[in-house]
Amino acid sequence: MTNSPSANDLQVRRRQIGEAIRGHRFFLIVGHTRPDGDCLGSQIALGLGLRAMGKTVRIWTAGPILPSLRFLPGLDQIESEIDPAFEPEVTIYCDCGGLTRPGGDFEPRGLVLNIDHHISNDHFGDINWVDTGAAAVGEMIFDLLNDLGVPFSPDIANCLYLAVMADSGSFKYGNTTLRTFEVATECVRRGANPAWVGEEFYDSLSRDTLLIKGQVLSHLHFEFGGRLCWSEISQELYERGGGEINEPEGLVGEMRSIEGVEVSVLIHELAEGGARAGLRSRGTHRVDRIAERLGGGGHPSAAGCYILGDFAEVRERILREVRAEMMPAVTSQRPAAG
Ligand SMILES: [Mn+2]
Repeated sequence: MTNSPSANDLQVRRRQIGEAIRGHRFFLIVGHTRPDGDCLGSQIALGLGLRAMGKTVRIWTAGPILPSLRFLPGLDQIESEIDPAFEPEVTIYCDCGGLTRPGGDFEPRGLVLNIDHHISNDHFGDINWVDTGAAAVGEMIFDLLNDLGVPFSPDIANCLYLAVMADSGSFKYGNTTLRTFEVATECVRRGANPAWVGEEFYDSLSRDTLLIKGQVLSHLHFEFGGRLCWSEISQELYERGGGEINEPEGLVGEMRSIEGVEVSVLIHELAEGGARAGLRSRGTHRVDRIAERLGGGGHPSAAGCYILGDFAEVRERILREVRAEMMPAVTSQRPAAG
């Protein structure tokens, strides 16, 4: 079984998604819990685009909306309660690797369209357009809105610019392609403001966020001669730092940026017991495989998992899987860097 459909197959899926949108009127657009810039930017851009086509659209998220995303245009269009009176003909999933990723008790209604780029996507929809070569779902929404002939407002352009900027790590992660830059260029041409989006997203940290970050960075654990870096955020630290809403974005990525580190892991204690973890890799190890063994998923170099239970036990389980993945490389001959 392969998760990499051919380019031709992707074209077919993209066309089927476009036809399904043209053929219906009532839409519900959802994304995953704790939506990131790609997820929320894609949801809003798609919602605004379909409304410009005269469709009736509701956009829903379980939240929370992180402080770094509160500047997003169109955020007032997002609902956190599902209106039971609304009967969508189509539910569109954005950036969700599985059916339950929207969280809560969410259940789709009507035709299910699955638009995603996670390699771990399990193709849960009636139509599945899963392009693992896309740096962001925002790239796919960009293509889709163009297919549908939707004129881009500056709000749509800013949302899609944020989506590709955020998921490509500002165009520096390994997923960044010519296509990523082309989408960004086109968004700027159509009214996106890179300086504004960049400043709002990256440079609006609260003091509490920096307090949490400082604590994590001063308690880093290194293993395998510095090739693994891990740390944790306890509930106690979150309480001191004003709550989980102040989670430092991108911190696990910064841990990976330390010289010599190949895999970084940041483990968050859950209020409900257990942990969620973010995993990053420089490409030498497939962290999506580690995450999948822990019931999660993601991309080869960026993945995550969520496990209920006793925090200390769950933390050890996560670290055990990470160590098992990294163990063989300790003894094998590594080619000289070139
Ligand atoms: Mn994404």
